[in-house]
Amino acid sequence: EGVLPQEYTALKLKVLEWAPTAADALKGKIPEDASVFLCPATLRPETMYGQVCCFVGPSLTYGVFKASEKEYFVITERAAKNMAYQGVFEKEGIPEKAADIQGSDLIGTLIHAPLSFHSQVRVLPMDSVLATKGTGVVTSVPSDSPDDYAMITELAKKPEFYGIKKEWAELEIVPIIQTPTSDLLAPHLVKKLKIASPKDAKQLLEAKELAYKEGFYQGVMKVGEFKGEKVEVAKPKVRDHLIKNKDAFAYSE
Ligand code: A2H
Repeated sequence: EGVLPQEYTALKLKVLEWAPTAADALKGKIPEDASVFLCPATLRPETMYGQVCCFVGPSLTYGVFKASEKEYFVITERAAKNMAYQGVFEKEGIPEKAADIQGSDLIGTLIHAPLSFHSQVRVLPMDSVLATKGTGVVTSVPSDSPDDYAMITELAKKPEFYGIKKEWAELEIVPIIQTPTSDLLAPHLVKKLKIASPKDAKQLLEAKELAYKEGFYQGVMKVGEFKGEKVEVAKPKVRDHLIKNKDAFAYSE
């Protein structure tokens, strides 16, 4: 843990259709007129145009927390406690938990991804999601995150092994940020560093650092409302836009 707090943007990805396993687990526990959101924490809100899926840790336990009368958030218990102190929820204090749900039961759930070229994406598994960081939910942007690219490639290669449909992992990866080396920086680095799978942790860490620096300091937006602007400049603008639209909220830890 660093000394400075991380300023995350927590997105609200609305559930459109539960996976059958999730529907079973949640039966009768959430009011029918309420909306449920998966809430991934990101440090790169300007990349949200490139979301292709949302990762959960299959072995992690999530809570479905009552954020307001009509909205429930799927996040870790740890994140719910942090958010309570930050005034994220309508009522004061730790919110009511409508249900617990296993990450594996969420796989296949169809959700809405705000700003993305792919407005509807699936919840998919990623073993390396940490319970101790963010909300335990990670939105996947393979164009700009080497971890995300390595994982989505692995899922598309072995859909049966992961218990998913191949097409869920095959959405087009659209370039969203131009840097001096590439407009698909993460795939470029994964190839260059010969990363073969999400298990190549050492090279992935290197790729992640390179991508983060080059993307942030030398990137220019290729798409969206702030097309042509430097990433450094566009980043807070995209974040404010998402928050203003109630598609996201501030979360720090
Ligand atoms: B980032 P930091 Cl395009 N477990 O969002 C593992 N990873 C997690 C996580 C968890 N519980 N919670 C958040 N993250 C990921 C976008 C992105 C991210 C891009 C490029 C790099 C990048 C799309 N995924 O992160 O340890 C989330 O992925 C590289 C740093 O708090 C979040 O931002 O610095 C980032 O890690 C937070 O990592």
